[in-house]
Amino acid sequence: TTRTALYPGTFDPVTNGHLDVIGRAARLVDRLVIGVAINTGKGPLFPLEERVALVEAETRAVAERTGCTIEVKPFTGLLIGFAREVGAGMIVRGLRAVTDFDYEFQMAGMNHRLDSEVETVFLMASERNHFISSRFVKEIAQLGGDISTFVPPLTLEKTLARVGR
Ligand code: COD
Repeated sequence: TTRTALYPGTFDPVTNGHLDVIGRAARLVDRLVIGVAINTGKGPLFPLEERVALVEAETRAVAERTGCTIEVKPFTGLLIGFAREVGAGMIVRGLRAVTDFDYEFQMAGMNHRLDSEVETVFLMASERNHFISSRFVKEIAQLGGDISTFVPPLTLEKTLARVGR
């Protein structure tokens, strides 16, 4: 049987923190679906199609390195419904500092209530990537700072272009 996990997020844009978590998840399962949420609530910098394209481009090497099948798909609506749709028995989330915990704890709990067959699994990035967030990457880029150690090369180029640098 194929073990499938779903790693959902906004990925606006994908960072080295996300890629760290993706690399770890890819070693645990046969198939990893990365669900890119429309998330209009967050007012994304990148349109959905571009977020999907960037995650695709930046994860190709991970798929090759680990042998895990990685599929990148946009989604709307309920996460748990999408997990069922793609046949995932596991939702992967990343944990940064304690500040993530409350939100992640509620989300995992409510998703488990909605479908107890789907388990949420938390992974931590390495120390080097631990504190990286898309929100601060965008802010630093907009304010003229150096984001080159926070995001992979193609994402760096596209982010600088988006903020007019
Ligand atoms: N180190 C470790 N983990 C990290 C790092 C890092 N440096 N950076 C990010 N992560 C983790 C985040 O903690 C998160 O787990 C994941 O990577 C994705 O992060 P983001 O910021 O791109 O994505 P989010 O948190 O905005 O995604 C939220 C969802 C879109 C998944 C959520 O809003 C959702 O499920 N929406 C669908 C509607 C729904 O079902 N709602 C009910 C939920 S109970």
